[in-house]
This record gives sequence, C-alpha cells and structure tokens, in this order.
Amino acid sequence: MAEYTSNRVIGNREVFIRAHQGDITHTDTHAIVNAANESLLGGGGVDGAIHRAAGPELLEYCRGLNGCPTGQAKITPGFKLKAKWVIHTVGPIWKGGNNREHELLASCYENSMKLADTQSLESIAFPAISCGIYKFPKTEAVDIAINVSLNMLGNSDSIRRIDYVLFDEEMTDLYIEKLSLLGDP
Ligand code: AR6
Repeated sequence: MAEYTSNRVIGNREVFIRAHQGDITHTDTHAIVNAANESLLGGGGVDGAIHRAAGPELLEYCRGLNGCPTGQAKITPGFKLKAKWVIHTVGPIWKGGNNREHELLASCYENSMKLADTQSLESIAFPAISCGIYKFPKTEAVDIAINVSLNMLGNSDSIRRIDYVLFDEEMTDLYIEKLSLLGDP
C-alpha cells in the first residue's frame, strides 16, 4: 500500500511526517483528531468510529463539554483507544465556498495543533477533516491540511510527528502527491 514518510527539519527541529491509508482508531500517536460536529455527541464517519473504539465513557465525557463551535477544538481522554488523547474539532460544512469554509478548515488544523502543543504532546494524527459527510472539495482540503499543519509544526515546542491517516486510496494518493511536492528534506 502506498505511503509517504519523511524526516525533515522544520523551524530548526527534526520532525517526522507520514501519510498512509488506514483507520485512525488504530493509530498510536499521543493524540488523534476527530472530525466531529458542533454537539460533540457523536455521529457517523470517523466520529462514529472513534466513539465506538473509545467506548461509552467518551460520550459521557463529551456531554460535559457543551459542544464546540466550527473551527475550534476541544480535548478529551482517549479511553479505550491506543491514543491517550482525542482532539475533537469541527470542520465546516461545504456550502459553495463563500461561507468562510477555507478559513474555518484552516482554523481546525491550527487550533488542533495549538491544543496539542499546549498539552505538550509529541505526536498527532489527522483524518481528512470535512472531506466526508461535510463534502469539502478534496484537493482544496488537502492543500489547507498540509500547509497549515506543517506551518504550525514549525512553531510547535512539543510536536515532533504528524500522521495523516486517510481512509481511502483516492485521499491517500492526494496527500502523497501534495507531500511529495515539498521536495527532499
Ligand atoms: N479513520 C480515518 N478516516 C476515516 C475513518 C476512520 N476510521 N472513517 C472515515 N474516515 P467524515 P466530515 C474519513 O464524514 O466530513 C460525522 O457524522 C472519511 O473517508 O468522518 O468532517 C460528524 O459527527 C473522510 O475522508 O467527517 C459530523 O456530523 C474523512 O474521514 C460529520 O460527520 C472525514 O469524513 C463531519 O463530517
């Protein structure tokens, strides 16, 4: 199966970047990011998979968070997941592109990275936020995901590894193509 891995120096620090096809619930990074909705009370797609794998304690914990606005992020324990933490962020629903969708998707990556950094986490895994049920155009979403998260990585004190975990081959190929354009480290 195709995958991209690279050790690079960003902002004077050595970091590890990976993109591969898989199920993010199996990822062993310190935090995995959930593409949630504003209620934070579960749903379909990757959100449903994360809640199933983490167990009912996750939903109980999320009930105390009072939701999360689009573009923002909140952190919870991972409960039964391999990842110790889940960062729940809410991507924008695509409504044609003139409703701040690009800016809000960028905020999801920015705020998830900031949260991981303030918690001193060393590794984080992202799914393709908004690229499923929320229907964000895929190539535009991949550009935002990679540009914003790598830019934040350069400014992070703690994060040394980003894993992009993509569910299908098409998405995996788009990430690998975009990351390969970064050139050799
Ligand atoms: N691991 C990694 N990626 C996955 C997994 C998985 N286990 N399952 C799906 N994906 P989506 P959104 C991919 O729909 O578009 C929920 O109901 C999927 O193929 O999960 O942000 C929430 O509660 C796609 O590429 O999230 C919200 O209501 C990507 O993850 C709404 O969906 C995101 O697809 C959020 O929609």
